Amino acid sequence: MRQILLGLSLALLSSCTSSPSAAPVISSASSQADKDAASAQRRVWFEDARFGLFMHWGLYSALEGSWKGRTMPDASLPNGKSWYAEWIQKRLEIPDAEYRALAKDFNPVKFDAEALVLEAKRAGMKYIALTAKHHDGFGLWDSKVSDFDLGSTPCKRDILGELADACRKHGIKLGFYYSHWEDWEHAGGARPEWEKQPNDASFEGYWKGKALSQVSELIARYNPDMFWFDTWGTEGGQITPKRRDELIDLIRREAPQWLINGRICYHDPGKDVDFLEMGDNEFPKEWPGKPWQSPATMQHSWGYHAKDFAWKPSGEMIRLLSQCSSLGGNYLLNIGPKADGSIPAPVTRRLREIGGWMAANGPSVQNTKRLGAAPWGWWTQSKDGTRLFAHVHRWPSDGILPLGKVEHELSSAAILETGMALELRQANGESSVVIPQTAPDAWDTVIELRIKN
Ligand code: FHN
Repeated sequence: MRQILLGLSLALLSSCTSSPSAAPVISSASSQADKDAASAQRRVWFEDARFGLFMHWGLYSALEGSWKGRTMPDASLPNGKSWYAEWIQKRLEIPDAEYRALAKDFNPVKFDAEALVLEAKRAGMKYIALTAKHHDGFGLWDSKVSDFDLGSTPCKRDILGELADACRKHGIKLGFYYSHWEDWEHAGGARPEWEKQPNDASFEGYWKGKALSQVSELIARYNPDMFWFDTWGTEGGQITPKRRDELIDLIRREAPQWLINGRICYHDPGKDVDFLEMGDNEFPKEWPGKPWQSPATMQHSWGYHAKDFAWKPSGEMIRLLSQCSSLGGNYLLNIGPKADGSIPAPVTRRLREIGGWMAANGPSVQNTKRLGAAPWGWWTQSKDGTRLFAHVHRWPSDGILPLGKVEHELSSAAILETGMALELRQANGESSVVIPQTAPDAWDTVIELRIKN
């Protein structure tokens, strides 16, 4: 039974078989080929991981999406129509002094780095990216170059250090989100699009005096594995290719193992970022030509918003995870802790539900190769090439799952979660599997197909 997988482009299949782990480690790469090889080496863990935890947490978390009787979104304000609670300062027009005074009360006594890391790990996530600094300019550590930071709060703990230690202890990679472009606290930082922007000299003052210095500080103090920078297309006035490359060079010099995402300069990421970062909750329909990641919310907001009830069902997020995997991308799922550091109950519930699915089905998304879409869902293949996984999102009602022409000779089919064997059929050069009438998992039943060696 030597057949071809229907609906898959051969080019796509062959381009995903190269082994990045064979690339040499190069820290001061010069030619583009050397840089690409070093990037492939850096990315091995990331591409195997497929699933990470994003965390938006800062001063804004304390306002929970509301301020002085107004709740986001508030259409009565000119720029108030957004659910993004981490933008509350600008969207609800909070005076700077009043917003900055929130630091006096920021004391995350319920933040438990180890519990958080274990929660992420149980959900099947392999890395965590936390907002070390978001657009408001507040640093979640005691920074030497700014007083708008954890050092100016009653909290005398090293939150990022605690997280870094817990990640290391439990084998989870650590990333920092750092808002290198927008910074509303520094006079030279970029402002929301409806406000006057700083002139270039002023931005340069911010760039050298705060952004680059704080990135160096984060590297020296915490030595994590990934930087998550944030722009979304309108950054061109300030984030020029020269500044983009200056920041990339700094990181490559000081921390050659760090991954850098494409949103360091969304409109022109250049050739030296390690992976592309999609827009918010944006999922490509095909391989975008480079490793990639989609940052995604569980509700509308990224930061904690007590009145945002648009919770996605866990199954919907599981589907997005398998879709990302099938197209060679990563799913970075966000949570917004409360200001005291605790995790909202609906978040914990969802992480655990996803973790339940991942406990059995993890091998169908992690350490896999991309294969692409099928009429009923998505294909993936184990990295070692021995198994195909059919992620069935639309369960056929006639008891037959059509596989089309499969390139490999198959030896068995089973439901991955339970091990229940299914009958494999072959007729007219096409394969199919006899399936139960009712989907064992209404969102994503994974059928494992073993390949004969
Ligand atoms: O403005 C930010 C937003 O607050 C959030 O951090 C997201 C995450 O992808 N990025 C920006 C908007 O794209």
